[in-house]
Amino acid sequence: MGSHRWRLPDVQPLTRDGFLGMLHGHTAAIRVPEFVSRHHAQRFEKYLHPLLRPYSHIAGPSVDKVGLAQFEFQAQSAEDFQARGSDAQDRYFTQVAQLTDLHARIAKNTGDNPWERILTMLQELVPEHEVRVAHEPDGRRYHAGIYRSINNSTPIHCDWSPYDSLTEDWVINRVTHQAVFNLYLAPIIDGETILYDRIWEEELLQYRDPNTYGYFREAVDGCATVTLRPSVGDLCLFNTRNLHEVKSTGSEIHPDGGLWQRPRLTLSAFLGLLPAGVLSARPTIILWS
Ligand SMILES: O=C(O)CCC(=O)C(=O)O
Ligand SMILES: [Fe+2]
Repeated sequence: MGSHRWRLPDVQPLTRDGFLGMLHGHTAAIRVPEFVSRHHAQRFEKYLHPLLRPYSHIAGPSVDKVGLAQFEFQAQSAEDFQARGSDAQDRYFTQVAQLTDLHARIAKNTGDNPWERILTMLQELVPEHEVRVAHEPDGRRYHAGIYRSINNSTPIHCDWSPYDSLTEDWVINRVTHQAVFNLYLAPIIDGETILYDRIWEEELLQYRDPNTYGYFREAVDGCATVTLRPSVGDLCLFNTRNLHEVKSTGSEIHPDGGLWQRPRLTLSAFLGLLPAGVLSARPTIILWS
């Protein structure tokens, strides 16, 4: 099976060309070391740890979060697709409306607002694009920037809204390219992220695992890979139309005794490229989680 796209199959620094190359699928990943200081990362961990709650819906190993993921409202497994209700979008946008001050509140308690710094940085990097939080043409806003902890692995999957959300009309289905940023806010034992040089295409559906949001391992047979092993404070970006997976984290000794899995805490959001004319006269990079 075809579709090997990487021209730079490794991790590049954040430059304008590197960023656009990653978004268009030619560069495997981008890394900005120490985007957040260790001191601030610790404050995020301390503040967010007691607030983490499980995803309300996930067809796969559990994931914890503070904030909201559109994914929680997506059809994920074959069963989800069949039992799909008509109110998922309404439920999603109603819950988004309750989260408007999340980043400001967290910034007040931690002394840093990396969410805002990332948005500003991206807008300065690609000034001919409009960089903004996603919204529907009728004005309903998405939630962007979720604090998330994936400790128990993910299946091999991709995040490609034009397929993942085709159950309804969402503006995120109209992106021509999709990426993610993850800002790593805690030290990680094992728990690496593996990126595969294989993008979502319809023929990949033959490898779809009907019980989860993932794909069988045969889907990536013989593919080139890049492994991300981020340090605390690193900001990484990659194209989520590429298949990828997160491995389980290891256990460590808790200061109070006993073994625990330290939450693999990230601040994460998708970035999607919308052509000029969909939401704005300029090409637009929309963010959502
Ligand atoms: O946490 C990570 O390293 C990547 C998780 C993931 O699947 C994603 O951001 O799309
Ligand atoms: Fe993903």
